[in-house]
Amino acid sequence: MPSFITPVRKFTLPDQCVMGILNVTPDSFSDGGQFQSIESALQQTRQMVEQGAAIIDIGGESTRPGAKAVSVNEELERVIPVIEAIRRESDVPISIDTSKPEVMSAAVAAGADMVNDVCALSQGHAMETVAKLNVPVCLMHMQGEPRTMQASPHYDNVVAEVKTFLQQRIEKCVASGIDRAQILIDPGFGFGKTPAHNLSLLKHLDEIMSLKLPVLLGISRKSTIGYILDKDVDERVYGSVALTALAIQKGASIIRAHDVAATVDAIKVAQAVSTAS
Ligand code: YH5
Repeated sequence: MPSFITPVRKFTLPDQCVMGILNVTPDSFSDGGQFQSIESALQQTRQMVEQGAAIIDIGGESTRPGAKAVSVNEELERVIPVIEAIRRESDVPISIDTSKPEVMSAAVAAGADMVNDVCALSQGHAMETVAKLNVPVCLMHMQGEPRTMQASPHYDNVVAEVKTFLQQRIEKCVASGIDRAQILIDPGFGFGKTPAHNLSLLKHLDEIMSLKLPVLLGISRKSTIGYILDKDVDERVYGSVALTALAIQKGASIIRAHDVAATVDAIKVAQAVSTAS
């Protein structure tokens, strides 16, 4: 094999599993400089793997409502050293949470195994990039853009519109040379949606499942849980775990979560019920 071809690592995930969230945004670590931030990322990764995370999702750009944009260079400087450091000590599958094609390529070259894109490969040459990289990709639905998406979300039929959007993105990806077997889909809980929209999407998850691709869900600590329970972000673990059990019962494949141990337990108990006679 010529040396400029990076072989794609093969990895398999359990049918239903936890994707542990690793944020490497400056507000997610203390002011100790790069060494400390990498050490902190490694420690968090080790802990999530120990607790049963099947894959680690690394993100260098905050996509929370209102967060500001980050340049390509800044995002690269945040995520690449962390991916390299994890790869030096572990084989754990790594997902890169980005919408920028440059970051997708560099992350995969550094050892990332899949792309998680909240913009569903709509930015620049992201779709061609993923087709060339030949790695799995998660396509997420979002209405609007992170800075403004929660201002006034509107749908006539949220479930039908999200499903149609995902269907169209899947078709476009396949037409661009991405293998359908490499695609995961995500209704985008909290991305340009009111609590009512988010709950409707979960209630009717079977509609999204009918696209016959693995479904990834990011529900962890999100504001819909805060809205239901009237609780701040650090008090939303039980609510997140309850939603996890429901989503797993409905057939979701990957739960993206901050609280890995609790989420793994929820998956195990939901599966025990599903497999009972
Ligand atoms: C997702 O759903 N979400 S980043 C607001 C919160 C809590 C958490 C306090 N990346 C997703 O985690 N990728 C993010 O309120 C994602 N699906 C996929 N595929 C936002 C996040 C969060 C935002």
